[in-house]
Amino acid sequence: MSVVGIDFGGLNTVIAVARNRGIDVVCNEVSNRKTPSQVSFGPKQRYLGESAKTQENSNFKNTVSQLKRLIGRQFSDPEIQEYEAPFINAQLVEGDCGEVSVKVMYQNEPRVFTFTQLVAMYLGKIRDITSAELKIPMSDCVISVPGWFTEKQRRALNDAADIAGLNVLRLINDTTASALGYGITKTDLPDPSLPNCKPKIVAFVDIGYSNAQVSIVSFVKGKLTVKGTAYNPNFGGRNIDLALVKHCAEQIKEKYKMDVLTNPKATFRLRTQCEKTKKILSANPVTILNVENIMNDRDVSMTVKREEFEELIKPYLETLEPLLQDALKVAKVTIDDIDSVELVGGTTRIPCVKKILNDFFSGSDDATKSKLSTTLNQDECVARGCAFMCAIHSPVFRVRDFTVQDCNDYPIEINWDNNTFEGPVPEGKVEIFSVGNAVPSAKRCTFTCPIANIPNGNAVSCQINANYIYDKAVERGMPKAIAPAISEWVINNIKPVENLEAENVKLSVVAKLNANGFVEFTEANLVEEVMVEVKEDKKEEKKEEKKEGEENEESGEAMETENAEAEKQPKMKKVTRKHPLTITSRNTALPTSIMNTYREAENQMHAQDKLVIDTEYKKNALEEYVYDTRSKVGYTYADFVDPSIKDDFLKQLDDMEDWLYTDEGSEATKSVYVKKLEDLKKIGDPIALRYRESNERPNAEQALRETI
Ligand code: ATP
Ligand code: K
Ligand code: MG
Repeated sequence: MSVVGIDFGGLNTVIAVARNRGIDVVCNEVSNRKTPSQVSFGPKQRYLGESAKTQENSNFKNTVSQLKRLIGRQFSDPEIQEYEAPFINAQLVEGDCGEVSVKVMYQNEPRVFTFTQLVAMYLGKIRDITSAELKIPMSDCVISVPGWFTEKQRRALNDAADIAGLNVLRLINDTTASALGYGITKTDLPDPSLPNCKPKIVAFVDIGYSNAQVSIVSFVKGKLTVKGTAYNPNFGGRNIDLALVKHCAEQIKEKYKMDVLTNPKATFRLRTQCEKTKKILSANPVTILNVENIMNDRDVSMTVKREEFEELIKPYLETLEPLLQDALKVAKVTIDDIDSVELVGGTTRIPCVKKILNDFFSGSDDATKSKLSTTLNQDECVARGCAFMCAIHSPVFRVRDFTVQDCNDYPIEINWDNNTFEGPVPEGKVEIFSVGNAVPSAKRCTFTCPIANIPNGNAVSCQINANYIYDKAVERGMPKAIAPAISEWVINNIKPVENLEAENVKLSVVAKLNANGFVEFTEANLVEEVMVEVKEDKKEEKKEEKKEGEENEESGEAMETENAEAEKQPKMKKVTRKHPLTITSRNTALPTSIMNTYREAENQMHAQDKLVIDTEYKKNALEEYVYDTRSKVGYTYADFVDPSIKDDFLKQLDDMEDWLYTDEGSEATKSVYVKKLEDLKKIGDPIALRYRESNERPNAEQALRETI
């Protein structure tokens, strides 16, 4: 069984596997420890990961990046034009269900793919890379997502993984994964069983390619608690690249009299070079930026100074402090409470970003005593944390006990139709999971239902909807055009139960915010409170109550805690009797029919890619055989070739080489190459055999003599 963690990044993806001796990062087919998050389409096959990146310049319009950014988003989302379009070379179009999709040329035909499909293709490649390393098919895994992902985005990623044949044991927030990797390996965390245990509080700041995430986490031995988070979904390294692109384009306009920004390919080339320049400036005060053949057959070159660069990105840098403040506010801690700050993601390598973080967290302390720490490998810690989480979930793996309590980022409310059922508040809606609420957690909500009004034998149903509280969620970074609807729940077939005392009946539902960040209604019951005589065999019921008690019930006024202490009356006791009801639900995951279509299409494309690769392999084998055998027939094999067939065999080899260069020969099918190689070998193999036997005989005789 595979124990795999995947940090699906906006730019690159890192894979980690848990083995008995620890966590290893998996290298891809070109021995890189990270794989570009891109897919590309060609006339015959798809190119995934590294090979897609190689295609980016030459196959510009058919190479798709920003996979993580666009999965689960709608085409009409205005933020896509604003924030994503500058980084996309392929043509974006609207999919059948309004989802953002791309139109590309694949197998010489225009094809439209949704981002769920594109991510499935990409994760299929990640699966193949991992399976090749593990030498067993990969299935179980944990994948990280930005904490600001909505349920819809999470479901879409989950669907994509499913299409790729992966079994996602859990989705985990990026910064929570880093925190897990940090905490589970530490042996000096405060012991909560000791008096006055003061938890260690660490800030994780992950600024990567496309977003900035801050998480305040408290650690004690065996447990981490995310106390507060704050995100900027639209600030990362790519925005910095773009600021530099604009600056350079102005310089180019002045110096070379051409407008690079009018030419998408030239802009792309400049952006690639700007990223390199940016990285050089992290270590050097000044550098020269060159772009060969940027457009109109011209090269450009200019000097860029670090100071100048820092000035350019100032507007972005200024967003950092409010973000950090926000995280502290949700976490209800002050700067002085923070023991250390862990830097994650490529963009925290920029010196002025580091300086801002250092100055901020120094607070009232001596600013020379930096809290910044690099305990973690900033490029790999998310993937490692995911692998740890997968190990925790895996039945075949033993890891140190470690509890992970995450924290909710967008406030969630439920609403219902007050006409049929009277909810806990007359407004017909209630905030059920607030910002900062523990994840996972469960809450019970009780409705009074006019069961007495339901005519005997008839049944009614009750619908409950869950959604993000839009304004507050957008304020916290939710993409504006994502519909706030999370899920709908219909509780069916509510009808009087035999012997039910109508006045005391309530409808009780349990809503859960699960570890993936999904809202679920896990149970619905008609509950009646009745007085019963106290007997001694109440143990069973006690046990049941205990289980319910595990649910984290922070009872607001609107929420009712379950099972109020039974009144102490001699011989009589109030108990609740539950009558379970069935729930049907609808969420934002794709319906089965579409999943099946996508799965089938994916399998077919995967088989096609494999066929193309296998065909190429067989063709190479044939070519190699021709060259190798021909050179040997004249020399090493000379004494072993029957002279009557020698010339004919050489001619066959020559003809085969010529054929391989013809259109027919270079585009033949796998079976044709296999057949042609077999035909040549029928003549060649006996020659090779005679040669080998004559060569091995003396060796064998020698070996025999030596053993005697
Ligand atoms: P995200 O988490 O934002 O979706 P990611 O995980 O793929 O994306 P990272 O690998 O953390 O992103 O970071 C990549 C970004 O870091 C790129 O924009 C890259 O240019 C930038 N980066 C990497 N090294 C440096 C450096 N030395 N100086 C400045 N920027 C750097
Ligand atoms: K990454
Ligand atoms: Mg990242």
